[in-house]
Amino acid sequence: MTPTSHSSLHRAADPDGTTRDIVRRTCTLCEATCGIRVTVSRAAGTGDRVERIEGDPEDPFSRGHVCPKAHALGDLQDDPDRLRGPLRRTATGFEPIGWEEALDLAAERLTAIRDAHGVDAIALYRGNPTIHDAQSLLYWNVVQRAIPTRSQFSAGSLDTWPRWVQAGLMYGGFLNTPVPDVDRCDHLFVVGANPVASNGSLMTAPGIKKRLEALRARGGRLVVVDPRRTETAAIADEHVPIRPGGDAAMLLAMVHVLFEESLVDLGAAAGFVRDLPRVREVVASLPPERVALACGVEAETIRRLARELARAPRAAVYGRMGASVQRFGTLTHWAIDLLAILTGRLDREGGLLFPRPAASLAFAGGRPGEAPAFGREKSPVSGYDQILGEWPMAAFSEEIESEREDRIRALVVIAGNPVCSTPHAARVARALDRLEFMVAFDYYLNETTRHADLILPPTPPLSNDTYDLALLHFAVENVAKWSPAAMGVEPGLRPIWRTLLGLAKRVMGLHALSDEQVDDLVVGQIVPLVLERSPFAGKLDATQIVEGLAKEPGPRRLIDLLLRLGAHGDGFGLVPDGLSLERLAECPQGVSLGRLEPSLPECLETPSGAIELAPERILADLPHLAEWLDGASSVGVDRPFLLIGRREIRSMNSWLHNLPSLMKGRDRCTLEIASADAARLGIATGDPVRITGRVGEVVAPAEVSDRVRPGVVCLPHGWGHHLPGTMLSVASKRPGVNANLVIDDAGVDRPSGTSILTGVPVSITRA
Ligand SMILES: Nc1nc2c(c(=O)[nH]1)N[C@H]1C(S)=C(S)[C@@H](COP(=O)(O)OP(=O)(O)OC[C@H]3O[C@@H](n4cnc5c(=O)[nH]c(N)nc54)[C@H](O)[C@@H]3O)O[C@H]1N2
Ligand SMILES: Nc1nc2c(c(=O)[nH]1)N[C@H]1C(S)=C(S)[C@@H](COP(=O)(O)OP(=O)(O)OC[C@H]3O[C@@H](n4cnc5c(=O)[nH]c(N)nc54)[C@H](O)[C@@H]3O)O[C@H]1N2
Ligand code: SF4
Ligand SMILES: [Mo]
Repeated sequence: MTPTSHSSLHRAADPDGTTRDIVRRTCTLCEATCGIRVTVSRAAGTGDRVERIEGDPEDPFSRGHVCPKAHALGDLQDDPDRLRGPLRRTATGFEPIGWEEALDLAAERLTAIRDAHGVDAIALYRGNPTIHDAQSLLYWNVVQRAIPTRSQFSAGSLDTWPRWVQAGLMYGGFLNTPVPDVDRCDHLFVVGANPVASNGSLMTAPGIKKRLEALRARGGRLVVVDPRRTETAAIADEHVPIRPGGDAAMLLAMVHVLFEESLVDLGAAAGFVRDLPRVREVVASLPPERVALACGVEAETIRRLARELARAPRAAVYGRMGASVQRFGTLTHWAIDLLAILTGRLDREGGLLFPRPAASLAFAGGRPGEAPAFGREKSPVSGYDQILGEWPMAAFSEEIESEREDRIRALVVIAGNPVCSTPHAARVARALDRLEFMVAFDYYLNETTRHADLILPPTPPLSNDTYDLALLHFAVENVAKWSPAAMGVEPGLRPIWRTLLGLAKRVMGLHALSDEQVDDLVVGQIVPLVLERSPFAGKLDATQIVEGLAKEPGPRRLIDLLLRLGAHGDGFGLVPDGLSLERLAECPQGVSLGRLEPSLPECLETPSGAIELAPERILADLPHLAEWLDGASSVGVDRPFLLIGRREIRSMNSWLHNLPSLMKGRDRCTLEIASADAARLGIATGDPVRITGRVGEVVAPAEVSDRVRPGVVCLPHGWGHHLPGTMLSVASKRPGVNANLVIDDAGVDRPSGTSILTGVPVSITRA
């Protein structure tokens, strides 16, 4: 695969015949989608090499912004530990195996398990990086069709589910979530998010720090609710150091104040909401005075925050991981949106707006107008609700450990490291050892893939053609950008779509068909699903569309399909100046499709056609919130601290720690502890401290810091790279510890089944 010529800014040849291209594309490492320029030298014999990666000043969305991780895309390309071909487990360790043999072996083992025990005996786990790679997203969907198992898992239940469930119930549909109009608001109320370090999440906004600074420069106000004085809190006008887990109570108390002080004004949403009186009724019992102690925020502060939000000219409310992965994650997201809706900020410039992505993934969800299905099925062992077609990760280990006939016996994992990312990590690792067969698609032999029977590596990001199918659903501006591969495919590797298609084909028993033929079948299946939700539904028929697509198999034509049938698409000729992949590729810097605009009520997909303000599934958790307020919020004597996590700019969950450029500098896997607590326990910075939770303990160096509030300690996740049998020569030198060895797998956010990763009770002692 060579990049298309229009992607190159210039091409120059050295006297030795080396050519240099500058390829413009998107960085796929985090959700910010920064435009980058990759300078690649191409020489006969030595192949392609990354010479330079820089921000693209002409990208209309990121305008040149990049963070230090962008440069790591080159390191990832060069990392000698990155796998350059499939590996098979043998009695004496992993050894190379050919692609065809590997795929045959995987299919043979998976179909044998399926035929003997049913398809639910095969589990699928999709990890976070798939979100950034269109090939993986689209062709994992093909694997899911080939292996139609109930035993589906993803990192979503460690992350976004509370938001999906809440937004799904209130607005209907899949992926139908409004985002803060950060560039035009005068007041931004942030709950449990640290975009300055994370670069934003479910709010695609490259260069977010500058956007927040611009908000303040135009006289706006930034308020951050977080137990830790984060990089974002540090640039805010006000930091509210809440006790972990106190958000739902505090925010619902703010809603209480809105009613009590007659500050409710629905604005654009008036006429489109249901059950407002029910909301008033349920928050009546939550005055600020009742919740203040449990939240660790004074009642008068809660009242003032509500008034300021209501009175600000243009305000947005935004919550992320700290709002989601806690005991009351769904209630918290509900309260966040209530604050916005009840103060008239939904669907208004400078408030919350629904993006109109150029390519929509909605076809992969339910039928248009169908209520999102939560809990249609129950997980066999503990009866967790099925959410968006998956079991929560809280059910993962137990479904493998179980003695039931229908237990999980095989696992297919793509771009996931559940041994680092899932609570009660020791149990996850033990469960993986019990599997009869495991195949992993991953770059590395790491904490998770060391348990696999087969590891099938994908090509690194710069070798992939891609388009941000997922993240532009949450972009604060409607934009589109094609990202052509900057590098050729290294010898020994193949694009992941071919690997996934090859596996799906074999599992379905379609060995006799070529990949091209199977891909045609895939297109034939997807076209009607996309058309059904398209603005061109009824104006085109499936045959016409298939004929209009390229004949060449692979992700490009699927992306073309999604663009052309999308909100800004050319409708295969119906809108002459609309988007197609070809058109987009003519603008290598990307295109702006305009600011987000009001879209009520068309954006609503609830069966009622209205915004459901009081979904029963969410209200059903309120009695647990009351219990928590009435006593369960107090900490126990044996585990008196509450553990939270953190992200920092040079990490990405568990997987960039093998890149030397990102590993420079001091140790980052430290336990932050407030000075008063440290003094009481006789702990100084650098001392090893033991962090003990209900299910395990780790020892990490202390970092005495009043960034965290007393009673709270903070340890990042994604570390613990010391395990034998891995091949991570850089990461293993400074391995850090795995926070998920301490974090419990017992509790979940009830409405969504999401694991509770923050506010976990622990004890702290000097080790
Ligand atoms: N550099 C970098 N960027 C990343 C990632 C990364 O690992 N590194 N990961 C990516 C991924 S997968 C995601 S999901 C996003 C996450 O993006 P963010 O949510 O912005 O990132 P976090 O740092 O997890 O921020 C969560 C915040 O919640 C706070 N918090 C913890 N508990 C509570 C609580 O009970 N209440 C409140 N109010 N706050 C609480 C934490 O102190 C933390 O500051 O970042 C993405 N971007
Ligand atoms: N305690 C605690 N636990 C957490 C979190 C937390 O804040 N605290 N955050 C949670 C969140 S938000 C998330 S999203 C999860 C992430 O959890 P996971 O998605 O399970 O794991 P990651 O750490 O993102 O690891 C990604 C894996 O994919 C591989 N990989 C990277 N890119 C690609 C690719 O393009 N293709 C393929 N095939 N493989 C690739 C990497 O080598 C790595 O093995 O962790 C969750 N776990
Ligand atoms: S913020 Fe950094 S990691 Fe995220 S997309 Fe931009 S350059 Fe890449
Ligand atoms: Mo995440």
